Amino acid sequence: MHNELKITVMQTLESNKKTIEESINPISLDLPDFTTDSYKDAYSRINAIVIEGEQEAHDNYISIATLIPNELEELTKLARMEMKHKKGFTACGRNLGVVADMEFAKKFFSKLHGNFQVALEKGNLTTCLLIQAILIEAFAISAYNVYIRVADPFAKKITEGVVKDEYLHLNYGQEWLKENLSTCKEELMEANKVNLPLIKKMLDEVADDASVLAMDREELMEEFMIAYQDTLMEIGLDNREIARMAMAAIV
Ligand code: PL3
Ligand code: FE2
Ligand code: FE2
Repeated sequence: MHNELKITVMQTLESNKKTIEESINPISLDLPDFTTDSYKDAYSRINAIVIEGEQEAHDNYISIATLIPNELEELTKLARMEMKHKKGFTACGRNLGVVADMEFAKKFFSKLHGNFQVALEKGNLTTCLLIQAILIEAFAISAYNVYIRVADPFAKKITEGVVKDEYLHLNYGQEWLKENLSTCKEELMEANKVNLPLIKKMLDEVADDASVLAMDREELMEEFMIAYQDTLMEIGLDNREIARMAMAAIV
């Protein structure tokens, strides 16, 4: 083929590919306006929730290490990642000119935070791992996966890096619970019954602000359920047990 013709063919192929990509993924064409007051107002709360969530995740892994001292090194690694996430999301807010509403975020986590602290004091490791490494991480994974589709380019890049780490954190909890399932199943079920409804409430509470960021509530729930159920399956629970656990979200 002549070089000129070759270039024309390649250009045509390339532009066809673009058109196809755009028609497959219309979402990417329809990003929200990141500069409006309503976007920034919603972002001031969501950004704070994420920053507070990352800080609490850090603190929780450090606390969990006091219950499994031989895992100190691994848990310190996870905790360090959480501080990096916090820094990343702080930069996302700054980049949009938003001041995070940290008071709101503290309140948002207060119930779950309280339950974690009580479990920690009692030495209930299974409950601590369920709250942090399963429920909070699955919540973060669902939120970040949905956010990546509608984020500004700066935040998208940061969130893509973060979500990879969150799967590692979910995996950490999963592997510990899998290895200890015979002795921790009852506590796992009980802790789930108490704390999954809190996650559901938190999701409901954030839904309106999330929708201003073009994040859909149903999509958030779907992503959460995928991460949550997948993990319970990997831990070694059967279908009936998983269904029973998931049901705690709707009663
Ligand atoms: C664990 O590593 C971090 C826990 C953070 C929990 C975050 C939950 C987020 C819910 C709000 C959804 C908005 C996502 C947008 C990101 C700027
Ligand atoms: Fe994190
Ligand atoms: Fe995490």
